Amino acid sequence: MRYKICLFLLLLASMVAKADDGYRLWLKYDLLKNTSVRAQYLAYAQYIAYNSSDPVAQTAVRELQTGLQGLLGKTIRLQNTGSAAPGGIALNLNSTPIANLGTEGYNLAIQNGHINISANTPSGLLYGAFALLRKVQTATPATQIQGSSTPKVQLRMLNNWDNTNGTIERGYAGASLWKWYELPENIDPRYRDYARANASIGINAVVLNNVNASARFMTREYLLKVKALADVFKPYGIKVFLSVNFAAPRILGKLKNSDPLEPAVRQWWVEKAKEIYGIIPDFGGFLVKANSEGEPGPQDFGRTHADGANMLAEAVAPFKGIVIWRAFVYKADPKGDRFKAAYEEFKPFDGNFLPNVVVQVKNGPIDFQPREPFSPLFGAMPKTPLAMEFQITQEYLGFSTNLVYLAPLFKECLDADTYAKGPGSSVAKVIDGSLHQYPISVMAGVANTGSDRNWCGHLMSQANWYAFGRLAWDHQLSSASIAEEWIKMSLSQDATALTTIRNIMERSREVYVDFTTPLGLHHIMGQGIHYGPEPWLERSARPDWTSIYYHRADSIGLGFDRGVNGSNALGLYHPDAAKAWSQVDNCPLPYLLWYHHVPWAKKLSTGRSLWDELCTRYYTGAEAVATIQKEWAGLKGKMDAEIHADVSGRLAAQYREALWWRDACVLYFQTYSQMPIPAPFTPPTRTLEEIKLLVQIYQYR
Ligand code: BDP
Repeated sequence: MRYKICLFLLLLASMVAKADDGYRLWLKYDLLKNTSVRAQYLAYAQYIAYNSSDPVAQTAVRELQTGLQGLLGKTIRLQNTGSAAPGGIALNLNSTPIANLGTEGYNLAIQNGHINISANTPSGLLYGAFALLRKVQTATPATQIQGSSTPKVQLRMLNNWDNTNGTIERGYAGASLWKWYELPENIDPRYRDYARANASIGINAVVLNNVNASARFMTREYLLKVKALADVFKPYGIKVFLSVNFAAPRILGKLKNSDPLEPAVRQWWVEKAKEIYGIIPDFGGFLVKANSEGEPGPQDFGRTHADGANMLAEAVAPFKGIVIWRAFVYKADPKGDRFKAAYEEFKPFDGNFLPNVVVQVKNGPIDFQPREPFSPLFGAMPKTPLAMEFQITQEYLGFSTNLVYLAPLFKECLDADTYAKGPGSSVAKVIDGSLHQYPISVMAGVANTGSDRNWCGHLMSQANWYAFGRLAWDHQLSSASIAEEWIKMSLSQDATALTTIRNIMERSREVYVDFTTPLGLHHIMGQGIHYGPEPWLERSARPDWTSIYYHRADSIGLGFDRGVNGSNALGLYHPDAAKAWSQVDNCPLPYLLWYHHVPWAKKLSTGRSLWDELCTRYYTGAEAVATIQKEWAGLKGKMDAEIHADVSGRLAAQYREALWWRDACVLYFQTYSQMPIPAPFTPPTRTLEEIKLLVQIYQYR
C-alpha cells in the first residue's frame, strides 16, 4: 500500500506542469516518457543490492536509487548484501580485480535476471551507476546496456577561474559558487549539486581558484575553507587542486624573494605542502601560471620554468601530489610571433621536469580563439606529460548570449595529427598518454559554471560542460552522439526536436566562426573584455594584444604569413603536419589566414576571390543565426516553455551581435581591399564610425 501511495505521488509530481529553470541540468530524472523502455527497466527495479560501505560507493547507491525512482516512478528498496536475486540491480565491488577495468572503469551486465554493475573501486561503481542512469534517461533498450568502459585520461579536470571576492575571471554565468566568507562553517547545498553533476560525466578533479592566483589560498584560514569543499566533493570521487601564486613565500612568508633555488624558499614550500596535506590528506596538487601576463614566476630570478615546477613538485611528491605548470607564457615582442612563444619557452626543457610535473597546454597556440590549429607543443614534448587545456567558458565564443556547441572544436583539436611518431599520432593520443607512455594524463577545461540558476548562463552552454566531461572520459565519442545524449536528458526526446536541435548544435560553432573570424582570422575581438569586434585595434598595453598584429591587413591582402618567408611558425610542426597548411593554394580555407597573407583578389578553391569569400562568410554566417532562430521558434511546445523562451531571447541577442560583427568587419577590411560588397549582399546601412562608437560603449567605465 505504501508503495502504491508513493507511486501515485511520484506520478502526480511529474504531471504537475512546472517551469524548468535549468537547475537540474541533465540530471532531471523525470518519469521516463517511453513506456515500453520504462517497462523493461521496471523488471529490475525491485531492489538495489550493494556490498560496500565506502562513501563513494554509497553515493553510487543513493544516486542510482534517486535517479531510478524518478525515471521509473517506483520506490526501490536498498539491500545491504552483494547477492542479487532476479528483479533487481547489484552494485558490486569485484572481489578479484578485473584487469581491463582499471581503477575507474565499470562493467554493466544482465545476468540471472538482474542488472550487475561491477567495478574494481568505489569510483568505478559511481561511474557505472551514472552510466546506467544515462542509459535509462536516454531510453536505451535494456538489452543494449551491456559492456564495459574505462576512462582514457586519468585526471578529468575543471579549472575554475574563481576569485576570493566572488567574481569569476571570464565567467558569464553569475558569481562564483564558492562563498568564501561563509566557509568553512556554512555548506551551500549547491556545492554538492556541483559535485554530482561533475561526477555524472566522469570529472574527478577540480581546481577551485583563478590561475591569476591570490596568495591567500595558501593561508591556513583559506585552507580550512578549501577542506570544507574537498569534504563535500570527496564522496563524489573528486579531488581538489589549487592555483598557486608563485610569490607566496615572499607575500605570506615574508621571505626576501621567491627564488626557487633559494633554500629558505624551498623550505617554505616543503612546510606549506606538509601543512596542506595535514589538513586535506588527499589534496591533488598545484596549478601554476608563472611569468605570464604579469604573474610572478621563476624567471623573475633568472631561473627557468623547470626550476620553478621542480621545486613545487619536490614539496608535494611525498604526498603523491602533482604540479600542473601552464605553458601559456608569452613575452611582449613586437617583432616576434606569439604563436611560437609557448613552444620556444618549453620545448628546450623537455625531459627536465620531475616525474610528478605535467605541463598544461592550451589547445591552440594563441588563446582559445573560435578556431585555432593545434598547439605545436603537442608534437614536441615526448618526455614531459602534457595536459590539454580547453576553455569551456565562452570568452571568445560569445559569452552567454551565443549558442555555440563546443564539442566539434574540442574534437577538431583532439583528432588532429601531430605525426610525432608517424601518421596517427593524434593530439588525443599525446594527452591520454598512450603515444609517449606518459605516467600522468590530464584533460582540463576552464569551467563555465557560476551562480546563475541554470549554472552556465546560456542553457545550451550546459552542453559544453557535459561534452567536455564525456570527451575527457572518452575522446573517441562523436560530438553528434554526445549532443544527442545531452538533448534527450536535458531538452526533449521528441524525434523531430532531437534532430533539429542536434543539427543546430552541430553547425553552431562553424556559424560563429563565419560571422566573427572566418577563413582563419583570429584575435580581432574587443579589447580587454573581449566582447564584440574590434579589428581596428592598433594600440594596446602590448603589441600582441592588438588586432592588427594578427590580421595584418594592408592594401595587398589579409592574413599572417607564418611560412618560411614570414615568421616560420609552421616550422614548429612535424613536416608532415605542416605540409597540409604550407601552400597557399591547398591550405584548407578554415586555416588560410592563420598561415598566409593572401591578396584580396586571389581566387580561392570556392571560385571566389578572397574578398568576396570573406564577405560571403560574414553575411551567410549572420543569416545562419536568423535561420537557427526560426528553427528554434518551431520547437515551441516541444520542450519546457521557460527554457524555450530563454534560449529564444539569447538567440535574438546573438543575431544582433552577428550583424554587429559582420558590419564591423566587412566595413573595416573594405578600407584595405577597396572592393565592393559582392552581390547578392547589401552593404551595411551604418557606417564604420558608427560601429566604432558601439564598441566603445562596452568599454566605458
Ligand atoms: C586569457 C584570458 C585571461 C586569462 C588568461 C590565462 O583573457 O583572463 O587569465 O587567458 O589563461 O584568455 O591565463
